[in-house]
Formats: sequence, C-alpha cells, structure tokens
Amino acid sequence: MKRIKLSSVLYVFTIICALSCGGPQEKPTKEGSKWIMKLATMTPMSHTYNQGALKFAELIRERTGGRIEIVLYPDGQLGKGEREILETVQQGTIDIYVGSTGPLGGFNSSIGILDIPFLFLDHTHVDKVLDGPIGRQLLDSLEKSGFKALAFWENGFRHLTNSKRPVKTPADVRGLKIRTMENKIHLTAWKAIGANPVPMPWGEVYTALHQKTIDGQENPIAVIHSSRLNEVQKYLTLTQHVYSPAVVIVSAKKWQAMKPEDQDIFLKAALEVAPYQRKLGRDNEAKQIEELKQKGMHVIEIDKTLWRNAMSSALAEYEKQFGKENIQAIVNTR
Ligand code: EAX
Repeated sequence: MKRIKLSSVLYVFTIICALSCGGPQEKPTKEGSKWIMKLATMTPMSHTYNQGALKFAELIRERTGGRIEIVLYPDGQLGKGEREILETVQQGTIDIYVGSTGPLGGFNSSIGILDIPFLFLDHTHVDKVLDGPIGRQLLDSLEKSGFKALAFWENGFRHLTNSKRPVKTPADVRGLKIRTMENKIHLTAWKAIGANPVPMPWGEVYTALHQKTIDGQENPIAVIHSSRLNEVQKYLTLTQHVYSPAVVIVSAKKWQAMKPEDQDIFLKAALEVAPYQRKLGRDNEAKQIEELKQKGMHVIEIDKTLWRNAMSSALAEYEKQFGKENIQAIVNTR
C-alpha cells in the first residue's frame, strides 16, 4: 500500500490554509489586512528546521496580532535544492528561507569560511562564534546579496554515509562518488582525500542514492534520519568532518517593505527560537543514531585526527581565500 508521506498531508493542509487566508501575497497588503509570507525548507516536517519554523511562525502571528501569517512549504515543495530556493528568495518570490549556509558561498564568498572542515571543536565553540561578533558580521554581510539574515539556527555536524563499503579511514573513501552540497569548500575537501565529489541539489539525492548513480553523501544525523537515508545507505561513518550552520533569511526585497516594528518582531523571534531549534537536533542525535542502527545501518566510529590531517591539505587554499587571521579568529573564539 502506497504510504502517504506526512509532509504531503501537511502540504495539503498548508495550501488550504494559504488559500483560506487569502493566499500568498507578493507584497504587504494595506493597513489592517493580513500578509501571508511563504517559508521554504528542503527537509521533512519532522526535521528541526520545520519544528523551529513552526515556533517562529507562532511567535510572528502572536506578536503582529495576526497581521502577518507565515505558511510553511517543507520538503522541497518550492525548489529542488537550497541554492535554487535562495535564488527565488533573492528575487522576492519566496519570502523566507530556513536551510543550511552551504550554498550561500556561491552568493557571498565570505560566509564560506564556516564550511572549512574541522574548524569547530564542539557545540560550545559553535555557539560562541555564531552568536558573537563574527557570526553577526557574517549575517550582516549577506544583505548586499539580497538576503536579510536574521539568525543562525543549526543543521549540525556532518557525517558520511555510503552504500558500497565500511569507511573507517580517509583511504577508504578513495574513488567513492560522494554527493556534496553546491559548495566549493566541501568539494575541495573531498577531492583532497581522494573521493570523487558530485555537487547535487538535495532534492535529487535520495533518488540518485537509490539508483546508485552516486555511492554516498554527507549530512547531519537529523537530516539522515528525517530523510530516511537508511533505506538507501548501508554505512554511516561518524566523521563529524564539518559543522553546517543553518540560517533564517528574509528576502531583502520583502524586508525593506516591512514596518520597522515588524522587522524588530522578526529579528527577535528568529533569535529567540535559535537555542530551541539547535537543542532539538543535539538532544535527539544519540537516539536517532540508535534508530538508524536498528534500521540496519552499520555505524562506524573513526579516529578524527586521521581525517583532520587528511583534509588539512586543503587548508592552504582556504587560508588564501579567507585569510589566515580570519580562520584563526574563529579557531581562537573558545
Ligand atoms: O539543509 O543539501 C544539504 O546537504 C543540506 O544539508 C540539506 O539540504 C539540509
């Protein structure tokens, strides 16, 4: 019997809600009427992006007295990948993006510094950098690319999965076709250890893994678990090779059309939800790894020093691109 995906049911509900609430508006309506804003993600409703977005939407509805209604479009309903959704946000057709910073480097190179392998030690280090002056400066730098970035949420530390063989050391990756985000920093890192990286929009990855046109991919546990990659991947190697921030972005075109008090409500709500959304992924990671094991994935622990050294051969290139002092500033913020 064909399983109706929860996200499809929610999608129908979302559409009914959008239509009954007057449907998505392309610009704020006149005083007193409702402004419907579209929020797009690439992950299933159960994923932390959408759980955070539901809380964010509730705060916006409450604090604007119902003047602004945010309608969620999860699971890639509005685009096949995050880069494509960001392009649509830049044009002002989609109002809000919640997703990884991965593709943002293609719009604004400075934020790519966050994608450097093994840059972050742990969640405490992550929060200190992203919630401090370095993080705020990176968010503000996105405005010139057409994005009002409100806050960093979390995608998570990324791990490798594949369908071919148990991967324990970097040498085991040699020749594997590993899907990466459309992100130059990640491509460089996987090439450095002899893999064959294949940049691909997230919406195409499950099918490509199922059809074995690629061997593996890398993502945080929350994405691997919510996207049911255990159905198409046998091996999970806990590499924790890159920390992947997420970001809440409003189209700059829509941001400029908002009243200052609504801008303030949006900014405060996005920052308020950040710790809640990050905690969801962190608190559930161990349980989700256990569930992936029970669903048949072979989970492999690694020696991180081996992987860090193998990927560090790309460091010279990163230092040239981002400046050694900028990378050091992040490393030293502990
Ligand atoms: O943001 O494209 C990716 O691998 C992202 O991590 C995923 O869409 C969640």
